[in-house]
Amino acid sequence: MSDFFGNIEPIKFEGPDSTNPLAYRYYDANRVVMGKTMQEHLRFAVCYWHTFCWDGADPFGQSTMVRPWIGQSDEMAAARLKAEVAFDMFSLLGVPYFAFHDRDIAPEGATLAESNRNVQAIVDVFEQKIEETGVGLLWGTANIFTNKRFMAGASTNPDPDVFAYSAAQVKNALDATHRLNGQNYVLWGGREGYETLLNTDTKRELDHMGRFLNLVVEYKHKIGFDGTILIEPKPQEPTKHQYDFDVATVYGFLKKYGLENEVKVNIEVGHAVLAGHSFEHEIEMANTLGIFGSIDANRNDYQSGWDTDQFPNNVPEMTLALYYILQGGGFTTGGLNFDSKLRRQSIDPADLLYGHIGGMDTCAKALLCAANMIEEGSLKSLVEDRYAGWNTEAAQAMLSKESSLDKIAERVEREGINPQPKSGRQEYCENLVNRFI
Ligand code: XUL
Ligand code: CO
Repeated sequence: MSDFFGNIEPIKFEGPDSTNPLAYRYYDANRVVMGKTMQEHLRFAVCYWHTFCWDGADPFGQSTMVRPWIGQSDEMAAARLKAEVAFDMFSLLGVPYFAFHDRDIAPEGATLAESNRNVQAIVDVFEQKIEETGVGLLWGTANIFTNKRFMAGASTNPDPDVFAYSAAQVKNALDATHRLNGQNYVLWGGREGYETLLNTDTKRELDHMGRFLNLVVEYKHKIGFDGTILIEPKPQEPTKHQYDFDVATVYGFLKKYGLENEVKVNIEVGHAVLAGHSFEHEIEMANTLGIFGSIDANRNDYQSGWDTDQFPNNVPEMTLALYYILQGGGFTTGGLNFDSKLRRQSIDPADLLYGHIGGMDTCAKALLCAANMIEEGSLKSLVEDRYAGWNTEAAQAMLSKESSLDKIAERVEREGINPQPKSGRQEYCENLVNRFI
């Protein structure tokens, strides 16, 4: 145990009346809700990058946070200390999973081979820590966007050597994820997009990205990795336009490149909002298309209009998200990763805990609200009733291959079909949801 968190004790569930800021008020890991424990439903993960790699520096100001592993001359010793603190924090919080990029955990070397050796050395540490603590890896990923070699994209880069370098880096990150028994492997299209159409061949770029993803899937099968490959949609930032714009766009891409049964999506709250959608819209689209995988939980600042990655604290937003996740059958290999970071004035180690405690309690409370909504069932029956007309034989016949426009037209005339509008009762539905929040 490092001394980074001082004498803070493991965070415990104390119930809704607790005023202890270092206790859970709703997250009770072993409480059973709809047949599963809260821990099994929510599958929380802490992300390595915002939590341990960011020191508060922004484009306008220097670092604000004390992170004893940042800026050290012995970078590998610092990476080991960072891993020590990370696992201390996972244990203090009692989270079952974490997630990382290769470059979060170990320094980049002068060559890819050296970078790979650095990653492997920390993966050795992780292996040991996983064994000791029982904390697992929700997903691994490769950072193929920070280094300037990736400024024009990774698999979509006009330079084939960057495509090759990215493939080599992903191979190593997937090997590391496999070794740590990761539940998933994520590809967020960091700079897979364009800054201007004027210098871009979009046909080539999409074909290259499609082939790249097929290479990843082929390699996954080759090494026997049984986790899920996930794409994380985002419409813009850092590039002006990102190809993996939203869930529906990703589905079209997967279909075109023959991967709709191989790859699912990791949906992030802030990315959904940037794409002009609600979070629950993206979840329900993924359920509908059969590609729901995992989520990155955070919230955006709803005034500033960019991806602020704040800890979730909006129970109504999370309730609807969990309602649709539960309706879709819940997580399988996926989970709820906090892709969230502190504000730069939150400089104490305890702030890292407050952020996660608040996020976990928000999601736990939302889980209870969503489960109550499902168990009570009115919203579901309202939707079923709304479509009940489709349960008749005549209605179903219209959808069969034997039906045709002229047959339908003939029936409309023969039966004198004259539809009358019925209320969609939106406000009734909204009030119904609020009964559970
Ligand atoms: C960027 C983002 C990434 C991915 C992993 O907006 O969300 O951190 O989650 O590469
Ligand atoms: Co994310």
